[in-house]
Amino acid sequence: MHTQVGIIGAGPAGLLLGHLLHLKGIDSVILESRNHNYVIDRVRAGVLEQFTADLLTQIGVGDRLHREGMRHDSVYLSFSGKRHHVPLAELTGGKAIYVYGQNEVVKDLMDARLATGRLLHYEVRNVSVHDIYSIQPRIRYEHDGAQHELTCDFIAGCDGFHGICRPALETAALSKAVTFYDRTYPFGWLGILAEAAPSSDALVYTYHSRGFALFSMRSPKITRLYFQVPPDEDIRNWSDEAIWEEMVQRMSTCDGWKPNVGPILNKNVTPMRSFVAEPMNAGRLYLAGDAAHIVPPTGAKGLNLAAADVLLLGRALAEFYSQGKTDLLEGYSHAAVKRVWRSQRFSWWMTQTLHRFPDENPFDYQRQLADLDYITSSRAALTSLAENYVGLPLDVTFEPARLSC
Ligand code: RFL
Ligand code: PHB
Repeated sequence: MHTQVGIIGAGPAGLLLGHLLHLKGIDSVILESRNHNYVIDRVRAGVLEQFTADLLTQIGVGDRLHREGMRHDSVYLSFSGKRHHVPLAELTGGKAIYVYGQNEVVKDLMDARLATGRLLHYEVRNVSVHDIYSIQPRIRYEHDGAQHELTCDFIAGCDGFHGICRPALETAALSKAVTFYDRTYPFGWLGILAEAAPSSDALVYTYHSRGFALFSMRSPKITRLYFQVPPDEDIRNWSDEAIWEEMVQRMSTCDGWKPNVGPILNKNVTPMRSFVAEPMNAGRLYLAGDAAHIVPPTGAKGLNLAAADVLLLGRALAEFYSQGKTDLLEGYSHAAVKRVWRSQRFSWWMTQTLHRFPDENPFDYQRQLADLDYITSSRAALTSLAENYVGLPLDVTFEPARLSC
């Protein structure tokens, strides 16, 4: 079997790339290791940047986002018992964020894929990539008990942080041409989905002496909440009552605001890390999304970066098929990684400002409070936060930046 672009992974990156290619008349086959329901039910991101919401709208998969998602013109930063309003739209010329679950985005993209009639195989096993430096790379996999081989013009590695494409890229490049930048954090997030009406009209990022906490939501009836825990925390150590006690303690403010409490529908612990693979391609294997980079979720950037990657990759592939040119493909990694590093910077800054570190000293705690005090009292600092949070404009420079004269 042959396809133009073999896409490994049916998360947001793989599905969105498949749709962008379809709109340009380019064929693809998407291979996903999990089953349909697992992919659809996975609870992850909640915040879409203005750019991502606009992209989904432009390509015709934004109807439900606009019907059921929630546009938020502001967020709160909370510390020392007070919530500080950050008017995102006012500070960024009208840009906002959209609260719409990643699983809903995935559902919409799956429906769009189904409507195109193009292939998407679930529950594929033992996926491996071959001949990525040739003009006809191959993907081998098992499906429905049989061995298959898919020849492709290009392979898109959209299989997330634990997939096979990034290791394949490293092996193929013999570790020389690719650099992995990695940073782990000494904490994780305990996250819950709860049947409780949101008690705030906007997200609340809290810096508390007991550690970070985040108030978010999914619908007028469902809240999504997180707090900082040690990275290896066992979720079985946390009863629902203990979780609520900790949430309420960290989030409550002096004006009496606190989250509404309700039955917990889902709970888990996520470790946090920053990671970048650079360049994001080797031969005809191109990585996109979490396969190429991970950011800590504090900046709400991961899914949005995946969308920016595949927009750039889709354009580069479209140029190749319409004009036979490889310029944009050669510049893909340069173009994508620039935004990745800007998001890494912002996500790192949000993370180190709002979390407590096990090895910190009293100086650090006061410095973080002073940082938050400055940000919330300076329009210039608030504007910087807001423009990063709603998403920087997409830079489509495919030329490598010059590092020196
Ligand atoms: P995904 O979503 O991990 O999808 C990869 C897909 O590949 C499949 N796969 C394979 N398929 C075939 N063969 C193999 N060998 C395979 N190995 C894996 C997987 O089953 C899966 O279906 O990566 P993708 O598409 O790059 O999307 C990235 C986003 O999922 C991720 O960046 C976000 O969830 C990050 N994130 C957030 N991003 C935002 O933009 N806004 C947010 O508000 C936000 N909140 C979050 C987040 C991530 C979180 N966690 C769980 C780390 C909140 C949290 C708690
Ligand atoms: C979420 O709603 O899941 C969410 C919101 C903001 C973040 C991370 C996750 O920074």
